[in-house]
Amino acid sequence: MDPQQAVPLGPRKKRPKQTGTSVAATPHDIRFQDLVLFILEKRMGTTRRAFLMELARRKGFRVESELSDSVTHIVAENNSGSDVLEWLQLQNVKAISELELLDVSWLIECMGAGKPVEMTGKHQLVVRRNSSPSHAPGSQNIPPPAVQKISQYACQRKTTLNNCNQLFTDAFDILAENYEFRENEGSCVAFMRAAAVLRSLPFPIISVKDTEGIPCLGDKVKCIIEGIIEDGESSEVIAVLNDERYKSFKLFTSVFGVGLKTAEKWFRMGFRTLSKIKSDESLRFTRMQKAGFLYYEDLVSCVNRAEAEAINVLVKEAVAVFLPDALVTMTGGFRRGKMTGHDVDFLITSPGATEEEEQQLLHKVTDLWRQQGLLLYCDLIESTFEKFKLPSRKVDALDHFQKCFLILKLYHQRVGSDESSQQEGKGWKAIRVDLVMCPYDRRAFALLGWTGSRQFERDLRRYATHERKMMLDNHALYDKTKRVFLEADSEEEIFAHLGLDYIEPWERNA
Ligand code: DCT
Ligand code: MG
Repeated sequence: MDPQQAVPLGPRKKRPKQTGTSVAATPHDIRFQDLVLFILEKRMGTTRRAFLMELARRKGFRVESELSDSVTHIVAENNSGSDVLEWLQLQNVKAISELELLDVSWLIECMGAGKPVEMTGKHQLVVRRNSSPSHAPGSQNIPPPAVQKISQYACQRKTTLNNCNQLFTDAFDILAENYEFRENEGSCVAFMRAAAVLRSLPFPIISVKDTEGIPCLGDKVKCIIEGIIEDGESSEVIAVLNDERYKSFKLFTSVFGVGLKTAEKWFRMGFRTLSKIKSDESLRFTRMQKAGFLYYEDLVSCVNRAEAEAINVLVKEAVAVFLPDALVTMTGGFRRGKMTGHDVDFLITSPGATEEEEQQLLHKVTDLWRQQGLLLYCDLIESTFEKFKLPSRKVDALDHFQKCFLILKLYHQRVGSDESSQQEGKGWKAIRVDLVMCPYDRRAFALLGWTGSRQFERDLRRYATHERKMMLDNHALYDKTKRVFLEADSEEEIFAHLGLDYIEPWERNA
């Protein structure tokens, strides 16, 4: 079953179609005086042309409605250079050779950048001699250059935090989460992949046509994109945000220690608020959930970078007391350059430690924090790691390294005496911290695995399995054809084993 077909297509209200002349009512400041654009309507259509003209004007570009001598750049879609040339000749344009003939992909990249971007070969429309313009077989089906080679795997795409398509990705994140709450894995994955591919695009989607040639966008996804383009919002997303079950699951799972099972139970019991749950005497809570309720306000307010850096110092200092040669690396979202996160993740490894010293470190570090009164919650899980175990086949499997899930007390930094006296409240914040200890020879795999994003990791494993007949997890990489484990001392080496171009941590925000 195609997961995207599982959802009924809801009705959408249609707006009356705009024409090319009805737009451009609002005057905009011209920021880029050197360029005068003209957008060709042929094969683009009046609606899309009007939309692009208005968008470009809003971004500070001068766009002419009529072709005139002042025009410097011609932007066309689904037209070859020869097609544009032929059209210009029919309009009796004199200085054709002085005009830049560009594919719409250039304009779309400019819209994403908010300024003119460099015109390269992929944007420039070339005039082929002796080619019969416009009628080359299949010419209509060639996607615009900018979207020609997008991989279905996030590990073959660069995804920075500069998301040009947040309007769509926010919507898909909500829909994916709703399917996760309803345990509809197929639809959840479909929307997560769609959001991930849109996050990687260097241009904003402004028409359904822009989605041509982009992988991971099924009919259902495209229908929602169309709805958002036309109405500015999606009726499906609004329905989810108002849905009792979604609202309750979102609220319940915001408590540390509450997963889908518990949320389901509380929802079925008729609970809708956390205060009712906390005060109900018949309910039993795990130690994790008790801590989750106790520090709820602190934990739902995200960790910022300054707090993450302060925790970094705390972890490094504590580790250095017991294992001075240990390497401590902040992983997770902060390593990918995010400014906020729900927790702070660390990977610890030591080149010189004995197995015993390695096993003792997290115990010693957490004992120290307990003595200092900084340990608000600690769940230490011992290692089940085995050297020659094959990597897991599951894309979401937990790893076997020793780790601890913590809540630490972070005192507010005191900059000066005035500042400290102004600090209101308790003077500290509860912060979720994950520490992972791994054997030194597995540090590259553990670092790659714990840097995320989750979608990036899933696609790395999927790529290894389906494209390379290899198995990858947070511990190892195994080549099934050669029946050997492939060793690595760095993330770069793992990418190289997989035949992938290296993707920097800040480009893994899939
Ligand atoms: N990870 C893993 N095994 C786990 C948990 C996480 O391999 N049991 C990986 C996937 C992403 C990375 O570690 C960090 O996990 P999170 O902290 O959940 O994600 P994040 O990207 O850091 O997000 P946030 O900013 O919300 O913390
Ligand atoms: Mg994290």
